[in-house]
Amino acid sequence: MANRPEMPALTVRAVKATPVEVPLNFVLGTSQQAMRQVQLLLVDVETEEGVTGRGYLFGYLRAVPPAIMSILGEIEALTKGERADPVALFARLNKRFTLIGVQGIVRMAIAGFDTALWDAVAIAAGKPLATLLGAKIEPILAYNSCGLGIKDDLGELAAEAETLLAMGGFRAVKLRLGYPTLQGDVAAVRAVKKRIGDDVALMVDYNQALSLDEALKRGRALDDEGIAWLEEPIRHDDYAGEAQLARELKVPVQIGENFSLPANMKFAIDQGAADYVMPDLERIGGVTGWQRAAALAAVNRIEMSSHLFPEVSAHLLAATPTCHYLEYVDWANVLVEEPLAIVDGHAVVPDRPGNGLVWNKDAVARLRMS
Ligand code: SMN
Ligand code: MG
Repeated sequence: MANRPEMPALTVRAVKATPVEVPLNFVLGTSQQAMRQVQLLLVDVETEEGVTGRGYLFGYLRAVPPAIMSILGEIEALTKGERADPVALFARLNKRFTLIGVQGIVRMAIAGFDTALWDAVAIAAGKPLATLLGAKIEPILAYNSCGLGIKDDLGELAAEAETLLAMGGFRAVKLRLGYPTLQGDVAAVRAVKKRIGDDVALMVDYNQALSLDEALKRGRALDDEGIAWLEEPIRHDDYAGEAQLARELKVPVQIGENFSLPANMKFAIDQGAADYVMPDLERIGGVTGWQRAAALAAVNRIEMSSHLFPEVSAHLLAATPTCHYLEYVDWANVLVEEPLAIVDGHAVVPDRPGNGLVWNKDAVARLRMS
């Protein structure tokens, strides 16, 4: 998109952000923390031409959305009156924030702004984001990542797996692991597998719970359990350790939700730290960061999935040459006019201009964080 002749000319007028707290339909008990509600930050970029672009961010903690909002205030001051060119503004903001460092909430703020800007441009062009990025609109294979947290009652766990599969004809679900013992992990896997059968893909996610030694032990025990991937078994940035796991285990190692900008994904790939990758929209750098990550995955021939943000990720995966799985969560469904549809286990990329996010004003008012 060098000269981007098809990019409509828009001018940034304002950046608005609204923090909301959404109760989860399925508690998400990871090895680190059980989540019963999530704090999201809705980002609207308004333009002089009357087009508004939208995106949202996940705050992880209640204190985070207000912190990101203050950085978005800086971004608004820096971009107000500028041509809404996402790639050019991404470069400008990265340069402007060099001294503090484009990490953490600064990077999330840039990603939220970038995502909303791409939405505005796609809306003005009258094209779905996927189409603007040069992709053909096709259903995207998805797994249901709601729930399936760490639970003592394995009968309840297996029943939840069935409920999740029925939600949209899913053929894949993700189980959280990191029980106190290896036997606990194996028992949870077997309980779920027995209920869902061998034709359904079962991903497992440790959320960085293990030491390298323990990951080797548990990974070997899981090697023959028919698992689709082993996600973040150890500290996310121990790329040497992950490379050893990827070499020694049969089960594919999946990492990526913690890649901070495409440069870190490159370090991981260069060290052989992953069989699969799954960048996160707000950590990889929005739509602009994602496209660079997708190019990296393509030249390295690594299958790439998404982390959270299924509405925008569906468009991005359509434009990802090594597209693997979309991670589906229902968190934003209550906040939008038209939730992302899942049919036969595939996300339906909405065939309307932009990324498809339109806030349900009543729901946003009700869930607004005080
Ligand atoms: C995850 C991490 C943080 C919040 C929600 C979910 C998890 C995943 O690691 O990959 O879904
Ligand atoms: Mg994960």
